[in-house]
Amino acid sequence: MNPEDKDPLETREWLDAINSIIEEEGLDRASYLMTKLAKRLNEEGAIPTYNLTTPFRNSIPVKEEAQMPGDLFMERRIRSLIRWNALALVLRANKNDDDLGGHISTFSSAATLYDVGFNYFFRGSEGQLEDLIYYQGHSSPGIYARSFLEGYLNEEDLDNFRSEVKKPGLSSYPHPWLMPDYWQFPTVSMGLGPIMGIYQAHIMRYMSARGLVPRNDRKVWVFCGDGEMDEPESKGAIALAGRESLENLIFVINCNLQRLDGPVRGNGKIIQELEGSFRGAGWNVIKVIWGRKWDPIIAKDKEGKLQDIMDAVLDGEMQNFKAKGGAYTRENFFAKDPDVLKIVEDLTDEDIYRLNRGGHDPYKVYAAYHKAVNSSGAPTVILALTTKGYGVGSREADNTTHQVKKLSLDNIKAFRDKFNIPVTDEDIEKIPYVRPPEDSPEMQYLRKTRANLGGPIPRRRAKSKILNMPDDKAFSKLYSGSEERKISTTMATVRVITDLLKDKEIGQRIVPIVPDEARTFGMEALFRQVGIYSSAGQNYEPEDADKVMWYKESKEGVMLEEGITEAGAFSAWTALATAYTNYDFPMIPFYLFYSMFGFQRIHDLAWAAGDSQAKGFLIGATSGRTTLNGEGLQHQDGHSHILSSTIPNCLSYDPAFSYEIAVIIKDGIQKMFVEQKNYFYYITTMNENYEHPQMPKGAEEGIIKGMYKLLPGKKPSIRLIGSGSILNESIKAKELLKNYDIQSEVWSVTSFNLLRKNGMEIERKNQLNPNKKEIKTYVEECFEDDSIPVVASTDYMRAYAEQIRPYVKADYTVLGTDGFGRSDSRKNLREFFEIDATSITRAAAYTLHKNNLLDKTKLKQIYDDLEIDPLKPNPWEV
Ligand SMILES: Cc1ncc(C[n+]2csc(CCOP(=O)(O)OP(=O)(O)O)c2C)c(N)n1
Ligand SMILES: [Mg+2]
Repeated sequence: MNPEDKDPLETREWLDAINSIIEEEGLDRASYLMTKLAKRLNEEGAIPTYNLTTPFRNSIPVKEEAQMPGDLFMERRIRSLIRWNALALVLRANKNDDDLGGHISTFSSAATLYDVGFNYFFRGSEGQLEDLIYYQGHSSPGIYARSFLEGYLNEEDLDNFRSEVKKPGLSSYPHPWLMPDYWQFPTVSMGLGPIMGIYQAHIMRYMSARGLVPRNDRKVWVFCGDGEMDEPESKGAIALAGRESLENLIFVINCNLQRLDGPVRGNGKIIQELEGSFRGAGWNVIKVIWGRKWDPIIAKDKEGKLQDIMDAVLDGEMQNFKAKGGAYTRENFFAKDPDVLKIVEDLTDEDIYRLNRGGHDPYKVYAAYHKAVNSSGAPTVILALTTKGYGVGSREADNTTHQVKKLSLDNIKAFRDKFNIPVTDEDIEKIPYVRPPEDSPEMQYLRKTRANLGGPIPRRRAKSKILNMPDDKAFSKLYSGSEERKISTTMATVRVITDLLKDKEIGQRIVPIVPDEARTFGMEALFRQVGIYSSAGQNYEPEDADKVMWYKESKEGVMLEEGITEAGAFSAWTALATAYTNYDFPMIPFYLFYSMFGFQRIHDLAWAAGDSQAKGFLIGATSGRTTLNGEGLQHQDGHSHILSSTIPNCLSYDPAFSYEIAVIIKDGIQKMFVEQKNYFYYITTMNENYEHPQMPKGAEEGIIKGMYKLLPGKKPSIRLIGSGSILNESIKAKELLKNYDIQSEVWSVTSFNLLRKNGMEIERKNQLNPNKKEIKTYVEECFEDDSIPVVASTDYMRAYAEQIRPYVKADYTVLGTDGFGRSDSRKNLREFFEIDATSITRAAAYTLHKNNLLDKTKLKQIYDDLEIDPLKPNPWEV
């Protein structure tokens, strides 16, 4: 609402009054009075908005700006070389027909935002823990260009930009998987950097509150685009940052007003919109809109008429001002008010075009960063106005500038001239990289600035400290089975976690994480035992204070109860799962979640965790399409293993018995934290209670590799294999088959995914070495007598068990839970999906008959006994 000023005189009086308060009593008092007035207005039902958005101008008044101490001209020369080399890198990668891609315009808009950080703020890792920086993914050329200038990369490296296959090239975007010594975080999938950054800052405080790794004044910097802020993940966790007072977090949003296709908010103002959102979420907001060339002009705006134009101007118009130049800006911006036009009458069109935006002014950016790193009690967001394609001549602020990878010679020359790059007309077509000699003042300055800040960045710690294994008892306890007690695999897992939490060697590194689901998984005892982390502690008496398992929140709490945010809880897990590199302090996080709300919900974050070389455990609890029986089709997971199998370094298991879980977790800790393998584990667990047998002798190896023989048969004519709780149906089917003198053996398959991986690997090895003796896949090794037909059944869609078909040489029948789930009893569901003992027996009888191992009469008798209905509709029918 912007009502007309009906009585300017009265307005003047009010303004004079507040001015005199500011002058005589200070800003705090003035602000107090305004808040009181606003409260009064609110009593009448008005909603004053002044405290969410401020006028469209810099948040830091000129007189409050901290002064940049360095050599502006030297820094400009260095930054210009970085700009040039970043441009050259992309242009050279796209010179021939390879069309490797890359981006020019994004970094050109962000160069100053990064440079001021590199020169004055980003801490390196010498003698301290480095700052954690989430770079805007497609600004990678600029970051490489700096590392080139610093001497870490050479010309050949730069020419290998995006050539990642044969040579150790420079990866397209920040990918720790491909450049493990360099990039800290993968960020280019828009929105993941912001949410991961917020939870990184949260975990940094958590680690510090627990006394594990002091945070001191270490910072998390998150650079992102204004278009990127439309991703739900980008803004989805900003309230947590505000609520938790993450003063160690700084967002820098590069507001170039454009995204890929066009303006971010052509009809609005993205900076104002973001200011409202972030301030509402409890952040410090620092707007860096106008560069210092605007200062004298703004100072002349005594009546606020220029400010009115600034407040009203749309982002779509702002883009035009940079694309169409000074004369256009004079006519379409300043001329909106004749008095304002007068303010700029002494300026040429060129001068007007050169009125710089805040994000391109090192002084303004320095003042903003300085304020951000020195403020406490809240996270800070810097909203910096920039121009997309800054300096690339006619492609500046043009709607297609995002995808520019090739430039005309004229554009390249314009860029060279604007930034005074020492390349002659003769050489320019070659687009040479430029690095001053080692003893040049530029190089010395560059080295000195980084030395002052603790060494070069980006850098990633590729090596991790090696942990000692925990006391074996946490695992071996479960080897003897449940001794007739009926328990679930989820309970067994929680038991292992609880024991590990108490372990002398690694106890402090174990972190249970839940997204508001602890009671579902029977973990509420942990609330009191280890406490729930809360940065505020517990300032109220919990409702259940008199109970044994009361809801204990504490500053030193161990458990992370992240609330209903799978994306957030997963981001917290990722931060802990990479603590070995980012904190030089390995942590072992266990994230327990409804398996349906795991990969299906946050797969892209899981992919990023793979890229980040995360190490830890994901527990997909309440899994199995028929085992989680009463919840219906949005809860019942019959495919998370298919999804997890798409992530190369994720090892997934669907165990049936508690000892299998113990063996898998023990092996996981050994592989990840002792042998330093870059794996993470996905284990599905179930809520069905049943008895757990004793571990068969020598089963460990098979459990880890993916299958082992559970129940032998005397001269078996069929093999029944299965996983998870459905293994019990195979065990029952074994008994049913006995009624017809059919002997069978039962195998527990802990991981079809791993069996397939092994199969692919061995098959390929044989193919590559035709002259060597063929080696067998693990499945072939297990099924030595390959004439025995096999029937597989799981609580997952058939594709899960189908994966090993190429390696099963005998007849192979697969049962599974294809189709939408539904709510009913487990018994009815298993009948419906045809994975119960009856269906397994039917499949076994049929395959034996097909293989001439069972005559027609016997088959008919079995079908009759089992009351097989040939007209039963198929469960995945649509
Ligand atoms: C999840 C996701 N969706 C789409 C893209 C493709 N993409 C890459 S950059 C980009 C535009 C980014 O605009 P903005 O965030 O404003 O950054 P700018 O380049 O303007 O600084 C898009 C759509 C992506 N990388 N990730
Ligand atoms: Mg943008």
